[in-house]
Amino acid sequence: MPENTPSASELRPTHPLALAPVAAPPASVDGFVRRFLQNLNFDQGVALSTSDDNDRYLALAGTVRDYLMARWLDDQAQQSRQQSKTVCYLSAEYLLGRQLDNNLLAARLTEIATEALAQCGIDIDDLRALEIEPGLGNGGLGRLAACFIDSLATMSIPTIGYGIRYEYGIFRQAFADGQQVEQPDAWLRLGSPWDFPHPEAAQTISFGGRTETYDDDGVERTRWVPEWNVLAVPYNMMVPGYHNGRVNTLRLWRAVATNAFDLHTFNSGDYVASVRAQTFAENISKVLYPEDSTPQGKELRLQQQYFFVAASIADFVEHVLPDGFDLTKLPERVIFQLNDTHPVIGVPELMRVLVDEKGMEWDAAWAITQKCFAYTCHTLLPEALEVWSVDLLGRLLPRHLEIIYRINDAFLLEVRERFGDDEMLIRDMSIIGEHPFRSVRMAYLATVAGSKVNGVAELHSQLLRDNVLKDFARMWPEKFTNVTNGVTPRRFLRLANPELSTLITETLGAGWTVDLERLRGLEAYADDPEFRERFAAVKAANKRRLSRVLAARDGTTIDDGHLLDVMIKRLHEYKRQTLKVLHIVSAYDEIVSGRVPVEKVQPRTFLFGAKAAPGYAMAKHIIHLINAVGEVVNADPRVEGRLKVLYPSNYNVTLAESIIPAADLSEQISLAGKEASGTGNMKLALNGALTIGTDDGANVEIRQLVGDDNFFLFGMSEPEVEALWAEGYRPADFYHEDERLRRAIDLIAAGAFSGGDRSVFEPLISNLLYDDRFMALADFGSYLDAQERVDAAYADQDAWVRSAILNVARSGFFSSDRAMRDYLDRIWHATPVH
Ligand code: 26V
Repeated sequence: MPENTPSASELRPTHPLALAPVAAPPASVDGFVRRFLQNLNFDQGVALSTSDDNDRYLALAGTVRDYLMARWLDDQAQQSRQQSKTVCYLSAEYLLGRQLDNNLLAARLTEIATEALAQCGIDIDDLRALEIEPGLGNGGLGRLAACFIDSLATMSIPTIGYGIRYEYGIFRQAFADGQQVEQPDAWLRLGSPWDFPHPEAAQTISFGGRTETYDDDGVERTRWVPEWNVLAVPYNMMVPGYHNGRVNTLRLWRAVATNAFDLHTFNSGDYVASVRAQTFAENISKVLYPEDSTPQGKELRLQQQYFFVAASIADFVEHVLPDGFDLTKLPERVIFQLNDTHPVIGVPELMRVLVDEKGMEWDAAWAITQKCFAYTCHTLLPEALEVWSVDLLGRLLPRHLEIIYRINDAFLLEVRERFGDDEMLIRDMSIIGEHPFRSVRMAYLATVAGSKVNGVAELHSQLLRDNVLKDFARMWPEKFTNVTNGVTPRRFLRLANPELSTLITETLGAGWTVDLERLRGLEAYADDPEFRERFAAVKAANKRRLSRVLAARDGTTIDDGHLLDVMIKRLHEYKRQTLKVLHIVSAYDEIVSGRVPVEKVQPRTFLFGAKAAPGYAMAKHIIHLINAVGEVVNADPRVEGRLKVLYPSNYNVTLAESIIPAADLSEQISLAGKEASGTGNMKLALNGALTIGTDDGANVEIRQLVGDDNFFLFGMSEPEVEALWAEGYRPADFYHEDERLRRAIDLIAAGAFSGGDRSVFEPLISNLLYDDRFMALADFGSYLDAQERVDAAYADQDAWVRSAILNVARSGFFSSDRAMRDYLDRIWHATPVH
C-alpha cells in the first residue's frame, strides 16, 4: 500500500447519499412492487417468472424489513445516545409466532403489500402460509415474553429482549396410532429473513477451569482461569411497535466455535478430535429443552443459561452503554428482568464483571447488582423450582459458585440478625440446599438478589408470599408484588380475529388496539339485537374458517350448530386434561347406555391442542387416551355426530390464532393453586369464549371482571384443596360415591377405547384411583354439573351471545400493555422515549 493512502478506518464519507440517514422506500403500491422485485432479483437471485413461492416469501419478508429498517437503525442509534433506562428482558424462551403479518400490520403495509403482490400476480395468502413460525419456547412463559416485547415497542419503551437462537425450536408433534411422536423443528431450513447476524459484535463466553488469587498492588483479588470458551454471535430481530414507528430489538445468541478452540488438541495432531470438540461447543444453542416443568439438571441446559446471560450482560455493558460509562450509575440505565429462574446465573455473573473485571469493592458491586435485577416467578409446582447441583455448577462455573457462596454467607448473616439463630430457618432459607444433594436454589438466589419479586396473577402472588417464599416475604415484604399477565391485542385480536376487529372498530372507533379498556364500550351493545346478530355471525364465520384450516391439514371439520369446546395448552397433569376426557367419556356413556336420548344432547366439538414433554410418560398416556376416545366416539353411529373429538397435532401459535377466535367455551380446569396464571384463558375470553374454570390463576380475575353470570365456576377453591389434603385424600372414595364417575372410569378400564385391551390405560387408571395428585376425581362431580349449566346456557343463544359480548367488553384489563404499565410503575421505573 502506498505510504499516504488512508486506511479504511480513516476514510470519511463525502458523497451526499452516504451522509443522509437511511430512508424507507416510498409507502405506495408502486414503491412496494419495485422493492419487492429488487429483492427477488438481487437477494434471491431469481426472476419473477422463474421464482417459486419460497423465493417470493423471502423477497416479501425482505421488502417488509426494508420498510422497517430506517426506523430500526434510528432507534438503535438512539439507544446508545440517550440517557434513559433500558429494559433488558432476559428470557430463555420467546415463542414468537409468525412474523410477516405482525410486521405488515405494525408498519401499516398490509393493504399496500396485498395489492402490490396482486399486481405481480401473487396471492399474498399463499406466501403467508409458507412461514414457519419460530417456536423458540415451550408455552406460556415463552409466549408471554413475546407479548411483552410487542407491548414495550408499542409503548416506545427502550427495550432489548435477550435470548437464545435455538437452531431447533419446540419439537413438531405427530401422532402414530394415537401416540405422540416428536420430530425436529428445523425452522431455519428455508432461510430466516427476519434476523440479522452480527459476527462483529460476538462475545467470548468461558466455561470450566479454576479460580486463583493474585496480588493487585497490595490488594488480594480473585480471577477465573477458564478452560474452554465459545463465541456468542448475536442475531438481531426487529420488534416493531404498532403504528408508532418504533422498532426495538430482540437479540438472540447463537453459539459458534472459537478459532482458538482447543488449540492444544489441534497442535498435538488430532485434527479430527479438535473439530469434533468445536461441534461440541456449537451444541449450546442447538436445541430448546422441551420440558416445561421438571428441570432435569442437565449440564447443557446450564451451559445455555450462562451462555446467553453472560453474552447479554457483556453486550449491554460494552456495546449499549457509551464508552467509559461510570458503572456505579448502572441502575439508572438498566433493569435486567429475569423471566423465571432460567437467567438467574446472571446475578453472580454481574458480580464477577463488577468485582473481578472492573475492580469494584464487593459491597458496592452488590448494591448495584441488587438494583439491576428483578425476578418474575411463573410457577407454584415445587418440582418446577430450578436447582443446580453444587458439583455441576462448580465444575462449569467455579468462580460463580464462589460468588454464590459469598452472597449466601452475607445473606444468612442478615437472617440471623433479623430472626436470631434459628437453625431450622437458616437451613430453610439458605440459597444452598443440602437434600437430596447439595444444590443452589435458583429461585432463592433470585429473591435475595432482586429488587422486586413478582408473581403473575393475584392468587399466584399471594401464594408465593404465603407458601413458596414465605420466609423471604416476612423478611422483605416490600420486595413482593404482583403483575397479572397480559396478552397482546395486536396478535390475538386484531390479527387473529379480523372480522371481530372490524366489528369493534365500526362500533367504537379504531383506538382500542392500543387502549384495550375501550372495549368496555361494547357493554352498551350487549342487548342490541343487531349487534348481537353481527357478533354471532362473526363467531360462526370464524368456526367455518377454522373448519377449513383443519380440513386442509387433517381432513377433519367442525359441524354447524356445534358448541366448540376447546382445551389448548401444554399437556400436564395439573392442568387436568384427564378431567376433560372423563367428561367426554361420561357424555358418550350417557348416550350409548340409553340414559340420555341422543336427540337431547347439545352437539359439541371437543378440541384439544397440546404437546407433552417427550420424557413425561403420564402426559403421553393422556394424549393416547384422548385420541383413543376420539376415535371411538367419532365413529360410533349411536352418537349421530353429536359429540366429536378433535385433536389436531402440533398445536402452536399459528394454530392457536385459528382456534381462539372460533371457540365458544374455554376450558381452564387446573387444580386450584397450581396454574400460576394462564394466558390462553385471557386470549379466549377476549375473543368471546365463555370460561368454564376453577378459581385458579388469572381465572379468578377473569371471573371478577366478566361477572359470575358470564363464567362457569366449578371445583374446590385453593383453601378447600389444602383442607382435603390435610384430611387425607382418597380418590377411590369419589369413584365409589359418584355413579357417573364410576361408569366413565370403568368404561376406560374395561378397554372400551383400546379394542378390549385392559392393559393399555391401566397406568392411567391406577394413577387416578390411587394417587391423583391433582384431585381430578374430587372435582369431577362439580365439573359435570358446570358442564350441564353450559349446555343449558348454550340452548339460549341470545343469552349466550350476550355473555360472549360481555366477555370481550370486560377483558381489556388483560392487555399486555396494561401489564407493561404495571411493571414500569412497580418494578422498572423506566419511561417512554419518543
Ligand atoms: C421450566 C423449565 C424447567 C426446566 C426445563 C425447561 C423449562 C422451560 C420452561 C419452564 C417454565 C415453566 C413455567 C411456565 O411456563 N409457567 C407458565 O407461565 C405462564 C406465564 O406466566 C403462566 O401463564 C402459566 O400459568 C405458567 O404455567
